[in-house]
Amino acid sequence: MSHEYSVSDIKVMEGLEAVRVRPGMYIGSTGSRGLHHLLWEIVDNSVDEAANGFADAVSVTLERDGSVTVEDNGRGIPVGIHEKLGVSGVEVVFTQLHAGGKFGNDSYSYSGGLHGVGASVVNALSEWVRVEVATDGRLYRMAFRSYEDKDGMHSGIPEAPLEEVGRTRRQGTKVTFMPDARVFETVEMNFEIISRRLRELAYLNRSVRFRLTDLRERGKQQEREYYFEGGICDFVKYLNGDKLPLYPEPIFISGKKDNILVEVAMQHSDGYSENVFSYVNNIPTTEGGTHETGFRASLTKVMNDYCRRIGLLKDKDASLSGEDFREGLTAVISLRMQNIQFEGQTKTKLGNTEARPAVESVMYDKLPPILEDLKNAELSALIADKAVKAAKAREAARRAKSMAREKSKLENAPLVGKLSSCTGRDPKQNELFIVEGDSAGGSAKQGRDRRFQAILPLRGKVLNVEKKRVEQVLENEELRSLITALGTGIGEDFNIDGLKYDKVVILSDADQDGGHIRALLLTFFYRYMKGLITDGHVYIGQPPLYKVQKGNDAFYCQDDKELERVTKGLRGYTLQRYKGLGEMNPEQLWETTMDPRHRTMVRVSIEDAATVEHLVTLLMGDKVAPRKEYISEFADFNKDDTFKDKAKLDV
Ligand code: TTJ
Repeated sequence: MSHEYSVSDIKVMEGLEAVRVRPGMYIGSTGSRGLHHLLWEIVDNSVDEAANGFADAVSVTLERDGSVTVEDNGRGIPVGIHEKLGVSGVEVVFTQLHAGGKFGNDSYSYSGGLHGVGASVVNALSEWVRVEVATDGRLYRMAFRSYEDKDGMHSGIPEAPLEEVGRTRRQGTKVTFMPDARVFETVEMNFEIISRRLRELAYLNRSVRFRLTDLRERGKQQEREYYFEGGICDFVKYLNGDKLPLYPEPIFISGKKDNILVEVAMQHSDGYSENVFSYVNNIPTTEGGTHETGFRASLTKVMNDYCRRIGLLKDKDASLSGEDFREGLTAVISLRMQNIQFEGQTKTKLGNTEARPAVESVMYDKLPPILEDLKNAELSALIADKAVKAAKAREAARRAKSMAREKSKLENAPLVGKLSSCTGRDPKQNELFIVEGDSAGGSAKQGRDRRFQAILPLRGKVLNVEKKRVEQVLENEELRSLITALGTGIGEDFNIDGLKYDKVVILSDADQDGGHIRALLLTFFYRYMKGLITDGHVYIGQPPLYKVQKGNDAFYCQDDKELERVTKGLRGYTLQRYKGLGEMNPEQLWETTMDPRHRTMVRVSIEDAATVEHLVTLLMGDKVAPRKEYISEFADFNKDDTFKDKAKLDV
């Protein structure tokens, strides 16, 4: 069988038993996130095949029996016999750890799969796996099973060697796996999470068709398809969808340097925030890294050179800062390279030093001609003008900030006066509760444990910072007291080391108003203190909706589901529905919502930065029509899961 990629390239590693013993070591957790890692492992293979130009369609099907099928129209997993192992390439890929064509400098040149652990891990953690490979006009099949018998657990055992089962004109690979309920806390895949990731992959891999089909519930079957010929330019348009772009089409740059493929799409809008999303081999690098550094440095240099060339900056003028050119900028940076190294707290920061000069070289090479192209004269001038305005506003903001600092020094007492501090001085222990309304604020102050719990009552409306410059943010009394209380500074000055609290808890009512306050605060944190969220310090308090009283026993229920469970078969009880925090007395508020031993809180995390960006702009931006439509149709602030990770914390 003539394969340009022979099975002998597949490395052989240790067995599978270790995976089932410590699954967390391979997929992080056995919760929902770990479950979805199984799917990403399999999908990555098909995406690698597409990214290398051998496939243009990838489909994911959530089957009725709970299994998941991934199919592509690529070359097909190698079916030849491995010369050392004496088994087919398919069997090696599914039974040998770290096997698979994801290394070597030729056959699999760019692969996100390196970030993963390989299909064998999926096999080890599945009840069964079925594989079909169509290649060279022949159809091959193989199945694996994980089972327990008197000798113990057997993981991912082949039922028979790969067998040829017929002829076919198709080409590609199809894998169906059944996640093992004995391993995972949940085996229920989340349609929206998968849909968002496939959409992201479709943007990053232009002209590859991604299809998601959910067959699990009769009558509720749904299908999504993502296909973007514009690739990351379409991604930038999606991110800017509800903003007012400065110029109609994003700027697109692509090039190759030192075997690193660099693609950049960027577009300014009338907003003030900077949104850069970067990827390496389709993997989101949410903590940035050397490629983003190269992008920022080269953009600043090229734009300053341009401003000087057109006379907007005189020789005597200081160069503009990077943040001036990035005000209102949305950009997507996508690299494809080998031997990627990840760093950072969550291993989502690119460490390869060679990536920075590669991005800089492509930017220096390709951006100046775009700016100089006469058909772009207006676009270029708009970007330059916006930067000069931003520099002037920044200077004004600097003055405003220093004035605000002066002012807050003078008036610190009233500012802090709003804050009921705690006696403890340990930022690792202390908690700040931001409480909506005076009555709830009063109950929280009385009910709290003042050794480590501080209260900041919000009296006025929190400013919608989405369309405001920083000096306007600093003028808002509520936000200024919050900034002072937290101690980190904001925006460019933000420094997480200054944080005075380990947990910042938003306590607002479960109603629409409370949801709006929550959205305003989250928007402020997302725009000016993103590190507070990404470092996991922001929580949403979950006061109970009901109190069930029977004799001296009181049960507090979070929601209708819990109420139904608590009252099932219960006789002779009274039921109280809390309309708001203000209805609770201090003891109840402490007991149900603040006492670390009993409370439930939701930690806010940014699951999908692109979706959050899109949502924040949509919900908080100034294009009223789409925002109203979204709020009326989709947004239920009690379930705004884009901002939060549903993990119930037993803190
Ligand atoms: C390797 O180089 C020669 C033949 O094609 C390459 C290959 O393995 N391609 C490939 C693997 N395409 N798709 C896969 C694949 C797809 C799924 C759904 C799951 C797995 C483990 C691999």
